[in-house]
Amino acid sequence: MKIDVLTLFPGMFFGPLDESIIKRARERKLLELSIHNLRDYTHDRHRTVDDKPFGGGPGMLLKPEPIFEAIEDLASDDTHVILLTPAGRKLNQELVRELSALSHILLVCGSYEGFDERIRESLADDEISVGDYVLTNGALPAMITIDAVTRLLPGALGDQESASDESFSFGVLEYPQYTRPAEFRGMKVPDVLLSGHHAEITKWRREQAQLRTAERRPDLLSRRNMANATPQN
Ligand code: 4GS
Repeated sequence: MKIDVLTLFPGMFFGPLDESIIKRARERKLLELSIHNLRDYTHDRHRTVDDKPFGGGPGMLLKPEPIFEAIEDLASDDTHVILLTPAGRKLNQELVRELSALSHILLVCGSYEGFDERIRESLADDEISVGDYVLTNGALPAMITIDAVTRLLPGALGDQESASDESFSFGVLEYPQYTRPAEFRGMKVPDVLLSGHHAEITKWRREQAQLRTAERRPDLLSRRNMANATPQN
């Protein structure tokens, strides 16, 4: 998969995407990632990317010209152009799976008060939000999207990592887990896990996962969210 990112803050991307599973996926060419500076698509002396909203109001907007020029340069017919914005579809594992099947994604990071509406109307195939809170710009949302998508690319995870799968793949939260020692500062690991009865252990884990999900995330169990429950592995 190829992912291009258009941002005002390319420096934010160095570090997080050069470690661990993403680093390995890039080395193996499972992920071809390029970061582009929106300012490189300006032509004026001050490299202007923003302007005041017509009709007044606070803040500045990303102006259309540099973004149109950048997307026309970076996108082709098979490119899925995604704006990162709080007004987008909320990112979840189902959407991550959908994105991981695409061949080319162009992530356009928001900044300031947002995008000139014509960018949405004529360039965006999709809009994604990483959650209902306000960030300073779309770089972190882009990195979250890249991270979640990359680990689903075939060959990206080692056996160990994919075996440990995981919350949301089955639509419920993970059951409680323990490692050695069997007793730590007076806190004991549940007997069933030390029993060696595999059927009992599986039953206990399923119950615990169900209980925990009902208590903490009842929304994951409701009918309208059954799409989340599609087994992945
Ligand atoms: C998000 C978000 C976000 C909104 C960008 C205010 C700067 C900021 N983008 N998911 N202007 N949450 N963007 O907070 O995607």
